[in-house]
Amino acid sequence: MPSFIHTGDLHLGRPFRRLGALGKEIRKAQFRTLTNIVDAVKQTRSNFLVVAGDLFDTNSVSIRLVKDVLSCFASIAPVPVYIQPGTHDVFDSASVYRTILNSNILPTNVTVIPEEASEFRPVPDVGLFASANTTKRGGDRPLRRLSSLASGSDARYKVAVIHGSVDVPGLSIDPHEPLVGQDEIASSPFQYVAMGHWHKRHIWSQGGTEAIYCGTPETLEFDEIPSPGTVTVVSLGDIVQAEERVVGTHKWVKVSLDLSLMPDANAIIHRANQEAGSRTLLRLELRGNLAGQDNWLDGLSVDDLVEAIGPNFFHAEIDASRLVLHDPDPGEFPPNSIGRAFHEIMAEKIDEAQDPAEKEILQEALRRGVLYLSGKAGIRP
Ligand SMILES: [Mn+2]
Repeated sequence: MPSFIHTGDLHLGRPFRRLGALGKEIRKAQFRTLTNIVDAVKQTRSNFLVVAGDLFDTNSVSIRLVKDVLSCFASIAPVPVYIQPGTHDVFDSASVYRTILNSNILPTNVTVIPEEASEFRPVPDVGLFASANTTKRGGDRPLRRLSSLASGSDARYKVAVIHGSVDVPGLSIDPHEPLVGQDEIASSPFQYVAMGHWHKRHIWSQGGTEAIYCGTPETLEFDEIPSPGTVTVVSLGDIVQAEERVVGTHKWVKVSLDLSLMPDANAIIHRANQEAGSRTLLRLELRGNLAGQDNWLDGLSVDDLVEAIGPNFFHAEIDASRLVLHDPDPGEFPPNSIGRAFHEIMAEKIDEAQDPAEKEILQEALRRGVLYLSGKAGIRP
């Protein structure tokens, strides 16, 4: 049975400015993950590799990086590699792919998917249907075009590549993105739709069509799952099989702790250290309402905590913006300041609110607003 590896959203060349000097390490890790991906193609004896958009973080990546990436793909020749220009590396007039095509540095086994909906035959039984994203403005319905092209094809197995959002009312609608309706997936002639753009791995299969967001192979942000990242190994046949395979190097973990349930600072450190690892990035979110209580947290310093857990991680950061230690104090702000005005307006609204639920929301808004305006909202902007 024909099989292939589906990946996307590598975002090679991303600066990771937030991580400071560690950003360079993560960029190296991204490249290592790329080599893990081509190794996975070899090890699984996959027939081809699909990159569903955002191979590069921008269209202005260095030519050095571009050449390194292309020679990595060339190392699995003659296995075909298909690169779909996505939203970050959109196929416009300034695209990195124009540079690649114009300078004749594209390895013979690598295809940059062009603007118009096209069919490729990586192996005789498989029709691969794709078109490049040519604008970030969107409103496009790429799967419709691919479906009408594919319905006229005699390929035994049909696979589409899409870089865009699933159109789910109330969840995902951004009209400025290429959109795919769930009904379009259900009625499509494809066995598999290889999706990119959303960075969490997610399955959107409908009817007889498997549709999967592969997720980032090397994690780029907290909240991306799974972490470390994976690629999806797809086997075509009467039944399509899609299996995850770990290729990522770094693990990004978010831990949220309610401090009103914790006895002391050591308990926080102990819990954080359960995630320890030299390739682990930790975000520790501290929350809980401890206003009006006399407690151990008065002596707590975010800097001390970071110092205590930091050495056990590749990177550790603490977000204390949801932690309420004290009732808001208007005296924090000078008269006629924005902070004082905010406090007065909110206090008035809280006084006037009839509905207890509304009162609670306003009180929460006051606490968070004061924390924010006084610069105590934690490290995260
Ligand atoms: Mn992306």
